[in-house]
Amino acid sequence: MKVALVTSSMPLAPWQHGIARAFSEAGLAAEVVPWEGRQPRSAIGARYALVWLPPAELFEVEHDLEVVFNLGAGVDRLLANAVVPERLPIVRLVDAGMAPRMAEYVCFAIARATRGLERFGPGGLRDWNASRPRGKPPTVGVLGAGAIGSKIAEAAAMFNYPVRVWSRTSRAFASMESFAGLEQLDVFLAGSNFLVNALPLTRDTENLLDRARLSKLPEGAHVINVGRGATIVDADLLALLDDGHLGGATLDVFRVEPLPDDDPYWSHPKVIVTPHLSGPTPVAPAATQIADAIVQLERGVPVSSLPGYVDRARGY
Ligand code: OXD
Repeated sequence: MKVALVTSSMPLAPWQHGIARAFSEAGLAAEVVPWEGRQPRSAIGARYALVWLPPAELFEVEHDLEVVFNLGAGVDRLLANAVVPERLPIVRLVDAGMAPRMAEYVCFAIARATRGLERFGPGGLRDWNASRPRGKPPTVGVLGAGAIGSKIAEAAAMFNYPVRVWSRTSRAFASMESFAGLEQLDVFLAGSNFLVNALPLTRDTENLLDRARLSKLPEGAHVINVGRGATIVDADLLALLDDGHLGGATLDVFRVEPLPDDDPYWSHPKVIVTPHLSGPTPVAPAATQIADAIVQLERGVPVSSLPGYVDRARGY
């Protein structure tokens, strides 16, 4: 069996080795063929494609493909460019080690702001008696209750922050307030001192956080975005940071990546920009998840019953 591998901006070698190892551990006899940069671009006869931002040509040439595995959690760019033909099912990674990393990033961003950590470092305070902020812990509101959102919520709760979660459809969480649907979004926002976006980008979540919604956040609230840039209307976020309603933003994802050099976020005094690094895909667990899924498929399990099966109508 042939498997095509496309990693684009992610380094190829670790994926090639990681996938080969996971396949051999799962007892899969498969040849993993790096697909990019081959000459000539003829079909290798792959049945499965493991891809990160693949070229459309892959799907024009490889007619034997049965399933496409996305080497990440978000499939918005795969779906937006309509590169993957309708007939081909897509399976995305579910957590695969990304969620704890993203939860760590989010909790650090919260601690940095609530514990006043930004006061220290080169050129910063050298004061042993510096104030130790000990106010009432802020409420952390997490948008998204999937594998990533729930891990972030659990991590924040572990540090004793009051946590609330909002999701498209209702989900109950022990010891956390849960909100669902657009009708409960404003009340969810009104109680979130830290708003963490962990939503996938879909037709429903694009531009969800506009001026009207962001204005519902309490005075001084901080926005953390680890989901997708296009969920936030940038001009509206910037306006609310500038007029003092919002206290800060920690942004890891953007509408255009890399973030253009002249983007106002780079130099905004209330904004921390990081280069989409909150949840790099760890190769070994991701490769194992894909290998296990292919074993299931080879046994005749329907692709739609795999945990990361993408419902195209829903958008994730
Ligand atoms: C992903 C990402 O979707 O890296 O996995 O954003």
